[in-house]
Amino acid sequence: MSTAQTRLKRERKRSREIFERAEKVLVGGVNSPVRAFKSVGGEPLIIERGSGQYLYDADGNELLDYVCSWGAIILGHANPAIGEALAEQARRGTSFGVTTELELELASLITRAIPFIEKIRFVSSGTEATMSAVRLARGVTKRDFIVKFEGCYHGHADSFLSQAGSGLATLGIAECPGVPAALAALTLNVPYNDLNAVERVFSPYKDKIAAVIVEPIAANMGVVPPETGFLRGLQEICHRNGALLIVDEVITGFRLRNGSVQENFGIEADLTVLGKIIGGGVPVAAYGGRADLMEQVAPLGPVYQAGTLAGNPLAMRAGVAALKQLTKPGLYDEMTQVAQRLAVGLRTELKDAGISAQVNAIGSLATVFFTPEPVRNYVDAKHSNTKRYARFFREMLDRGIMLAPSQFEAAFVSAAHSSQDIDRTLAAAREALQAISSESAG
Ligand code: KE4
Repeated sequence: MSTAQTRLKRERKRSREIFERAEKVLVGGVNSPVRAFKSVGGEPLIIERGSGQYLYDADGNELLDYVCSWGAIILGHANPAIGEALAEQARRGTSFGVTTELELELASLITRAIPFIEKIRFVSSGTEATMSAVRLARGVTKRDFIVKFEGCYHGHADSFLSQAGSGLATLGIAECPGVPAALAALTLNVPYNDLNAVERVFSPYKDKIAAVIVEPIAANMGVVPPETGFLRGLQEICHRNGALLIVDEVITGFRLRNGSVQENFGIEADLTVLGKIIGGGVPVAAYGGRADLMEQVAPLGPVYQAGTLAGNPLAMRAGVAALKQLTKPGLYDEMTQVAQRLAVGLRTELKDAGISAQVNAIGSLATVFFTPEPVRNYVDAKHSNTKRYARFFREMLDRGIMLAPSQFEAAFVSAAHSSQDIDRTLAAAREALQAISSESAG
C-alpha cells in the first residue's frame, strides 16, 4: 500500500465519526443521494473546506477534486472574487423579496453571452428551472406529453423521474414511487442519440407532445456526447411537429464556452435551462428563451411560477462575479487542453494496464466506462462494468484523487486544475489500474 494510501486510510476517523452523527438526523447522512457514495462503497467523506482544485476532508486529507460540486465550481473552490462579492453583499442584506439591479446585471451577462435567450427567469435550483420550462411548454402548446431521453437527468420534478440518470441510475430507481401513474404516463422516454426513435415516438402522439427536453451533452449517464446531427435533427423534428425544444444546460451552460454549448452544435432552443456555473456555487438557476414564450409566464401571462429566494442579491452577486471571470481570454482553451491531457492519458494508462475501457470526454467533462464497447446511450452505460468503476473510484480516492462517486456522473476539470494535477492523477491511475488488473488476474 503506498504511503499516500496508508496516510489517507489511517486519518479518516473524524469523517466516520461525523458521518455517523449525521446519519441520525440527515436521511442517509446526506442532503442529496449521490453524496452517500452508495454505489461506489468505501468510507464516508465529510468535507471541511475547499481551495482551488482541492478539497480538504474532516481529517485534513487533501483531495484533488474532479466533482467540483457536480460542475458548479468551474473556477476552483473558494474563488477570491466570489468570496469578496458574497462578503460585501452579506453586509448589505441577503434577500429582499423585491427586484434589485443585481438581477438585471446577471441577466444581462447571460443574455449578452446567449442572445437567443431573449427573456430569462431566475430560480433557485435546476429542478425548478426545468420543471418551470416544461410547465411553460405545456401551457403555451396546450399539449400534455413530453419526451425525454433514457439516462438523462433534469432534476427531481415528478415528470422527469422515469428512466432518469444521475442519482436514480446510481441507486437503480427506474420508476420513482410517489409519482402518479397518470403523470408518469405523460413522459415518453427514448434512447439518446437515436433520431429514429424520436420520429417513432412522435407518430402516435403527433399533436400531443408539448416539448422534447434534452441534455445537449449527456452527463448524467456518465458523459455521452451527442452524435453528429443528433441535436439539429431533434430541433427539426420538434419544429415539424409543433413541439418546443428545451435544452437543459444546467451542466453545459458556460462549461465549454462563455455561453451556450448549443453554438457548438448549430441549434437554438426555444427554451434553455441554466444552473450550477451561473451561480458561482450559490443556488441560482434559470430558464429563458424566446420572448413570446417567456411572456406567457406570470405576471405577464397565465403560466404561474414563483420563488421566495429567486434572484436574491447574495446569489446574484456570486453569479456575476463568476461569469465576469469566465470572459478571460484563453480560459476555456486552457481548461480544455488540461482536460484533454487527462482523457488521453487515462486511455494510455488503461491500454498499458490491458484493461478494456472507454474514456468519453468533451470539453472539461469526462467519464471512464469499463467496457470494450463504445458508450453512446444509457443501455451501453449500464452494460459497462460498474463494479470495476466503483473499485477504480475507491483506489483513486485512497490516492487522494476524488472522481465522481457514481458511474453515472461526470468528472469535471476546473480552471484551477493544472498540468501537474493531471500528472498526479495519471500516476495514481497507473497504480490503481495495476491494483485492479492484478486482482482480476490473481
Ligand atoms: P438541481 O435541482 O440539482 O440544482 O439541478 C437538477 C439538474 C438539472 N439538469 C441537469 C442536466 C443536471 O445535471 C441537474 C443536477 N445534476 C446532478 C448531478 N449530475 C446534481 C447532483 C445531485 O443531485 O446531488
